[in-house]
Amino acid sequence: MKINNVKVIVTNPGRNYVTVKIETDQGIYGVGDATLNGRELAVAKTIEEYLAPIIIGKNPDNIEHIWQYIYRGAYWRGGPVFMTALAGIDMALWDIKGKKAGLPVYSLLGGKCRDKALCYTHVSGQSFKEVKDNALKKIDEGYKALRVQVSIPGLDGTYGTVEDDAKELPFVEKWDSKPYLNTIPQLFEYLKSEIDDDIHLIHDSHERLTISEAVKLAKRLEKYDLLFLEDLLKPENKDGFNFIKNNSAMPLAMGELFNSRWDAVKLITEKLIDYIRCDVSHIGGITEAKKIAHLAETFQVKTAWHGPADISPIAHMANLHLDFSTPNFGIQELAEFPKEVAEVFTGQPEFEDGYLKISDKPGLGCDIDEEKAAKYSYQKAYLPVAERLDGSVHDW
Ligand code: GCO
Ligand code: MG
Repeated sequence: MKINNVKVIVTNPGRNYVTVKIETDQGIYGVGDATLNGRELAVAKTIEEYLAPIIIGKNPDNIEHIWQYIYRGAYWRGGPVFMTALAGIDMALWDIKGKKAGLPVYSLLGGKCRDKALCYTHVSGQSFKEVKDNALKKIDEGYKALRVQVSIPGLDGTYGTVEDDAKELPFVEKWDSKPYLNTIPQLFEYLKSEIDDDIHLIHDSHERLTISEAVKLAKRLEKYDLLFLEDLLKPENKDGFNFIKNNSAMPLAMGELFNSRWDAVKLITEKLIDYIRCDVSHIGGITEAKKIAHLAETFQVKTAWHGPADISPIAHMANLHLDFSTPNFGIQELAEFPKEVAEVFTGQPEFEDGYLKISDKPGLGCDIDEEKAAKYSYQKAYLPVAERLDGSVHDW
């Protein structure tokens, strides 16, 4: 079997998605997600100009070799654009391998370790009451784990509480650590008496804190028994996690801004986090994710792969195949897609009573309808930026 064509499909059914479709001389094709929110066309161009030409003619069965050839062969390696391009190709190759074998990808990864995968979704609100009401709705739908975010008084557009993808220029959020550090513990104190103890709660700090602020937040939230506190520090500041771990018993998660296993090594091997939550679409795909998961297993770190709506259902299916075949799986993030997404992508993780199910369809179990995709053309969209009250730049 040989790769004879590589297509890049950019579509916007409610938001932008980039899909790689790899076709073979035997009629089997595979699809992969190569969406990098706000930088979609940079990835599309990387695949079309640089990666497609060098894999045409290769045997798609040799995924590891093709991965190494792309990653190391380019000399210039890594970074979000390149690793997302590589991820799209990698996922499509796993899809082909599964279809060729007549097996779901989880089977090729070692088979099922579980019958269902625990998942969490997002709830937010402008007030504590609104967060609680939204949480109770999700609990009614069956969710057993929720990520909760609330607007911070005095700060416009707090992360996780607004529709934030601006079209022409980035949307600007305000940031100040003090009101944030005061408000979040109050939110959990309020939720404690409103939400059943059995529901797992998560909060995402979105890489905005200094080390001391992170310790303060972790200590203040310790008594609320969170499943984990996510992304306290910038991805550059891995040493800072030593200090947090030595000063608090809070379970920590990190990884959505990582681009490879090398970013994750220190946090895993020094047991500085409890959950590794890289994005399968931004770390070079299933091939790299399984290596990270195996490393994490040795150090009793669980997986919680990134699962926002800004990566396509193909990536969500890739997450699921990893979740089912990974012994040290922890939890899967599941965000709601714009409704048009289901027209373009067939096959999404199926939710039932707080868990995700997986089918035994060969490959990844997700496809793209190219005609429908063509109805929704790309629209430029930026991620927001954050600024402090004095107008200086902060991490979003
Ligand atoms: C999460 C993430 C997302 C990111 C988004 C950026 O935990 O799901 O923080 O909400 O902000 O993926 O593109
Ligand atoms: Mg996050």
